[in-house]
Amino acid sequence: MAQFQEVEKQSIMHPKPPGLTLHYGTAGLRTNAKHLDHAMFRMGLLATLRSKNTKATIGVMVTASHNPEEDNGLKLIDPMGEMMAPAWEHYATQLANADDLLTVLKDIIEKEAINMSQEANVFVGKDTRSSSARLSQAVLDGVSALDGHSKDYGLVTTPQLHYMVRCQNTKGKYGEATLDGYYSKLCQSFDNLPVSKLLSVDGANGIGALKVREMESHLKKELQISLFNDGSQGKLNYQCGADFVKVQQKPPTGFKMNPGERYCSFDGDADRIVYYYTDSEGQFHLLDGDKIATLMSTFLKELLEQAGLNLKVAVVQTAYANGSSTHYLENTMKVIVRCAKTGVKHLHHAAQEFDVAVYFESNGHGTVLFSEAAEEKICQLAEDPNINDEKKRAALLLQNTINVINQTVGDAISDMLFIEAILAIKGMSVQQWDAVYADLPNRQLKVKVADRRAIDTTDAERRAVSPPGMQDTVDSLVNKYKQARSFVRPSGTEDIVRVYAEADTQSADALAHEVSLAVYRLAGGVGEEPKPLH
Ligand code: NG1
Ligand code: ZN
Repeated sequence: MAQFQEVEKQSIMHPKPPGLTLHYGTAGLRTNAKHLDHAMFRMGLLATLRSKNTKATIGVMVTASHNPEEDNGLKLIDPMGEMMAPAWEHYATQLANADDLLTVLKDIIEKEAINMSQEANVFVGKDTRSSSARLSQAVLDGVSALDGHSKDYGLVTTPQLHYMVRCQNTKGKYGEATLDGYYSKLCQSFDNLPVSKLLSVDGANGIGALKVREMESHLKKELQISLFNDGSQGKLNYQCGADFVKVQQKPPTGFKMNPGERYCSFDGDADRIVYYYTDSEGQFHLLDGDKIATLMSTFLKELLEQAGLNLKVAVVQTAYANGSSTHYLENTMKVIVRCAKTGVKHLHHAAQEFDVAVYFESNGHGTVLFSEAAEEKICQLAEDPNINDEKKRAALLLQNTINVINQTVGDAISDMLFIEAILAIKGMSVQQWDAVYADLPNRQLKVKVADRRAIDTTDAERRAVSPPGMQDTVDSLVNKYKQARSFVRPSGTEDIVRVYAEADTQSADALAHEVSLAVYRLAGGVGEEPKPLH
């Protein structure tokens, strides 16, 4: 077939470096940008096959998110704007590593019974990394090699591309598949919500900064955004951004904070957000994904009650959610709480089971999902002329919330607008939001082992089933501390085992260390034995 000849011809321009193995993992493909050209071309091929297979537009985002500037990667987006189906992740890995490209390609076509004469459409976007232009061109080459149509959106945030894909495949029902459409949808509904004043935004020197600037003209109300780390000087994600702030528990380097004011940080592709402030004593306070999920779910539950709508609100977290947040949500707010495996696709999937579900990873990636039935009930109520003022207000606020939220994926810009609206509507300061519950002291550590697969887990990664004795040891260590919890799991993105521990005091550090030692001894630790933190 002519298509395969074209693939063969073009693939010579995108050779695979010998001996390189890539894995399409928790967050797509990701490695040093130098080694990615062949993989990008091949993912262009795969996206085209996926488009033929689903008879819908597929998205390809070139980014390595919160990782260093030198890295790059790619995320594939399915028709409704969700992450690509797990069955196809396996094809992505196979195709990226194939020595005989055509054989693997034909194998996928046969297995999925793909009609090669079906039209294909692929949307492509990229972040601000210096390698992104070259790599997104390789994706476009892959699409055209298989006769697919492509639309290059150029510089967009990851959530913006997810939004475009959903708009396209719902024929405009979700919105218009342009940047103007995105800003109009979010900002119009936001304009109907009261807004609090000044917010400082750390753009991580990335695409989020460019897009916040672009959005400003669409924001009519008086939300004043002061943008820093806007990419004019600093390096992407370096000493700044959501991941830095969350992991280091401190503000971006070189940035002076005014006590009591609100700040937030995006990551490099603007799909994560965390808030923070310093108090009058100069103490730094972080409001992470758990605090954000609590704020959003409380707000939605209250509005649903006021509207008299009998819809269930759930919060989906991972094992890393602070125990205080889970306790508060279950016992004080009385919302349903679910624990999903690490990785946003697992949270998204779990959230789809509820009427209204807020999902967040502690690191600040998350959004809200409304079921179709829930959206319908809310819209019907908002248009019902026979309801009282309180119900009307609640229904309208809920309707605006649905529009301000990017339901396809966690979106820093959309989350930021929603959080700002909630704080304003509730007349709540960042300190009051923070005071809703106090985080339990916690510690995360990494342990190097010969093979991280030595650890296998169950119960949403909260319990280890192998190696033998591992879970019993963790249990007996946890028993020595008050209000303690600990678990171990192999990372999906790094070659390490992660240890998490929390307790009533910073003795969580000692617990984390003891559990690390147990991992080192029982799961084949390599290098030096973990040392105590203090
Ligand atoms: P791994 O390496 O599997 O723990 C990390 C983050 C996830 C997620 C992915 C993708 C933690 C503990 N884990 O996964 O939350 O964001 O990277 O970026 O933060
Ligand atoms: Zn990201």
